[in-house]
This record gives sequence, structure tokens and C-alpha cells, in this order.
Amino acid sequence: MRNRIALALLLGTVGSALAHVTLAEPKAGAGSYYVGAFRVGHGCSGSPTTALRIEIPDGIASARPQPKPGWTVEIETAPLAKPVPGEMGETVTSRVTAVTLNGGSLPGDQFDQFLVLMKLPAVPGQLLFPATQTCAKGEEHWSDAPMAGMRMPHPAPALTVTPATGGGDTSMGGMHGM
Ligand SMILES: [Cu+2]
Repeated sequence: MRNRIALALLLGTVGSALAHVTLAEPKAGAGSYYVGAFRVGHGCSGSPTTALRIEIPDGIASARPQPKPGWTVEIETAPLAKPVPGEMGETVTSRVTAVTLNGGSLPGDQFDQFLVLMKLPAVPGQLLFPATQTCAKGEEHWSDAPMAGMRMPHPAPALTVTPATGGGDTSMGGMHGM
């Protein structure tokens, strides 16, 4: 732990200038449909990004990645302990646990965004989306949980789910997020 804190302090000033892998819009209302734009700010020490795997936390009822030209989408699922009713009256028996885009090549000095449409939980709180960035040379794990007052060297993309407004945030609800 001591090493980790020292490293975080050391990287503090550098980290603030770099974009890491983050969510473009880090706040959204509970129960809403939210398009998470996972932003890859740079490569691995200059090496181009060739894959991004994003873990979808418990509490996200549905997650649908947007196809991206030049990239292949892979969706991982796991069975639910207990089936739940779906949005269209069907029975849902599994959930998306991770989304991976691979096969592309994002130059190390450029950025891009990878979109996932998600149904957010009804309860406010913070959600983490640990991400693995694979590059032509090397790999970065953006999986650090936030700690009060500290700048982590590899923070996981984080979303703050705010109390539902009952307003515009749920505008897609009537269309089932599609
Ligand atoms: Cu960075």
C-alpha cells in the first residue's frame, strides 16, 4: 500500500495532464438510459491501441455496444441467479458482463470513443467500469478504485449515478432505449 501511495503521488502531476480511459459524461440519472462514451485518451507509452475491454458492473440491467467501423465487437454474458422480467415482457436470464472492441488500431497520439448504451440502476451511487487497454506493444489496466483525496495511477472509468430527476434523463424510456 505504501508503494502504491508513493507512486500515486509521484504520478499525480503527470496523470492530470493525461486522459487515461474515462467516461466522457461522468454523471447520469438513476434508472435512465445512458450512452457511456468510453474515451481512450492515448496509447500505451505511444503504442497504438488495438483492443479495449470494458467490464460492466452489477446493477446495469442491459448494455449494448455501438458497432464501430474497423473494430469487432465481442459481448460477454453470465447467467442471472434469478431470471427477471425484461422491458418488453420477455424473461431475461443473463446479463452483459463485459464488452470488448478489438481489431482496430488507434494511433498512440490520437483519441477515440467507444459507445455503450446502458440501463442504469434505480439506486444512486458510484459505478466502476474496469477497462483493459491492449496496445500493439503492452497493456494498461484501468482498474483502480478511487480513494478520497488521492489521484490513482490507473483509475477505472467511473460513473456517478444521481437521484432520478423524473425529467429529460429518462426520455428514451418509452423507446426501450432503442
Ligand atoms: Cu492517461
